[in-house]
Amino acid sequence: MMGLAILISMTVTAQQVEEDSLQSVNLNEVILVSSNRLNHQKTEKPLAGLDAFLESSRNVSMVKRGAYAWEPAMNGMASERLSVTIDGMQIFGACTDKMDPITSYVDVSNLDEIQIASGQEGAAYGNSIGGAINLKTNAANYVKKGWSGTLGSSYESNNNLKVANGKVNYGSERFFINLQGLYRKAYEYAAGNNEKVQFSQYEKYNAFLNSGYKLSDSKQIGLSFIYDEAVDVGYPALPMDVSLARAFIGSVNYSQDSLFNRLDTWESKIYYNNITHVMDDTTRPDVLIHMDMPGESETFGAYSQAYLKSGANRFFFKLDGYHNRSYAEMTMYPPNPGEEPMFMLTWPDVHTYNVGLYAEDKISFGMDFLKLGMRLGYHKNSVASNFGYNSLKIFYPEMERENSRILKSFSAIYHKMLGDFHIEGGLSYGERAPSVSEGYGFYLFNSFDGFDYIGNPNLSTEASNEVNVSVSYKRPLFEVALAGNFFHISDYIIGKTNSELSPMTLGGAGVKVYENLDYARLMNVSLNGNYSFSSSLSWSGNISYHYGKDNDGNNLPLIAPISYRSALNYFKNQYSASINIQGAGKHSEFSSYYGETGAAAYLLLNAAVGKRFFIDDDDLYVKAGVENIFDTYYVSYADWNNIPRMGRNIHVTVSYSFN
Ligand SMILES: [Cu+2]
Repeated sequence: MMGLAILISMTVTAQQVEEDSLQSVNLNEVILVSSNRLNHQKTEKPLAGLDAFLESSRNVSMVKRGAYAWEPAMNGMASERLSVTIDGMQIFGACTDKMDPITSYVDVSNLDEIQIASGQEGAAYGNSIGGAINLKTNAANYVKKGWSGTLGSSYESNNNLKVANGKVNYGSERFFINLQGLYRKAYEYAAGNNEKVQFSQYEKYNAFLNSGYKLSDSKQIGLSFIYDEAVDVGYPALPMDVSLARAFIGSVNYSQDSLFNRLDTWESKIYYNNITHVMDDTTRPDVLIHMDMPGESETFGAYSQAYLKSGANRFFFKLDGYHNRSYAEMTMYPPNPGEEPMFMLTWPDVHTYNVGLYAEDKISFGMDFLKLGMRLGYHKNSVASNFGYNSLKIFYPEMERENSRILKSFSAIYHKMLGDFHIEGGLSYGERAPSVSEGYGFYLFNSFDGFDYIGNPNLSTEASNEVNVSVSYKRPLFEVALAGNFFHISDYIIGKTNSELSPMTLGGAGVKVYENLDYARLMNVSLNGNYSFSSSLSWSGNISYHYGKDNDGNNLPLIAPISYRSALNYFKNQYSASINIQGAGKHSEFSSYYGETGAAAYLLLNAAVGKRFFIDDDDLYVKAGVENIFDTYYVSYADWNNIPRMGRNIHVTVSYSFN
């Protein structure tokens, strides 16, 4: 449904998208972000980090290793099984320990919306099993004339977080430019009962530029650039921190209204991004052996896409390709200065080439439709470093330097309306290649289960068979939707203990090597509802259930327990107020083999109020609220090594926009 999500976002206003959030596939979602000031009213914390916005989504949950750079998960699957893109651009983190998900290299101020597509609905964005998250940056704006801008600031009491954000836009009929700068600084946060969580500070700088020029009424070129830098980022759940995480993300795009008089909305883009990640253990006490662990990831890519309308058919075609280089090293310095430092390549300069063709056809029958999607791709890995290749050959003497595979994806969705009921069912198949860590990682320490992980270049392609069903009932004041999906994933990739190998990490529990399981099965069911009591007062609620087991009936790690949330929202005469609860049942279906120990049930209460003032032509917005009002001490299933979550937190945001 990503194609549909794109269509929706291009053809209807943001307001409508939100009202339509229960429309068609209920496992897909568009989250509006606060950069449009009209959305401030609907957002509890307009300058919250992107992670908080993602966490507010019905479908995404966030795995946390601290207060910064949370890792998105969806349908019980995280990083390797998701495709996370920025404006359709492929980007890969540079950390062997997942400290830098792609979502950590943009800021919410850069974005208009977050497009979430479940399972193979996300295939337009790349090969994935669990789904796709596309971060859509501020759109072109040729309409707004002259200069305008926004200054925003926010403060949070718990971790003394300060945020400052400034934007300037210039627009004319032919040309526009958006420029932004952002700064965030947070100190260590306190969990419930005022317990300080050590090493949970962070600091972030972000600059964003987006501009476009109309070559003619139907043709335009654009340029976009993001610079993002985080320094002194603490990871309380991990044995080390990060001194620098930096991204340069740039692209040039060209679009025209039609092509060959047949295709419409033809858009092409070339892009480049470079990520540097430097881990740092010098701030930690009791480090047995000091390590330097820098990593780098660099990606070139391009895509071109267009639509074609023919009778009841609406086709979408996309050709895409990228080349990524992932490199990470580790130097261990023994405490005895007489001993030589030990050097390893933890990612042996792995080059990945991927080209794919995505095609979809949406066939309408009155109010009903059938959507067929397909992706065919070629994927190749090669190990460029001789040193890294020879190191891996110790374990895999027959290993080839290059490894290529064909990746396929098919999906079919049927949507039917029966009176006020929308019924939808889909079947799909998708494949993914192993990640760089899964294929070529060399002694990657996982602080969750305490094992060193070694990649396996002989892994088979992982393949998912997916069924999804949703039923929604929609009346003008009332909506309720039940949605579920089931994944049978064959050749599921996960680490398994190899007792013949001994760990490199001092005190490590052992070594796990990535293997293909026969299969794993995951299931997700959610029930969503909302009701409008009046034009100013509305209620929404959501409850979800998740299941994940391997072929021996063992629990998979990081599968959520029953989770729920409910909110009352009030909005009248530029005043807004909301009160909401969120909670989860006991995490009892955990995986001790992967280091989980379970988590108790919890329930949180949050509230916020806001007011918008008009000052001549300008606009002043003030929002304030309290999170975790009862200062509850809690740990969720997604908290790495059971690091407790934030206690009571008071937040205030002020934003001033001039025209
Ligand atoms: Cu790292």
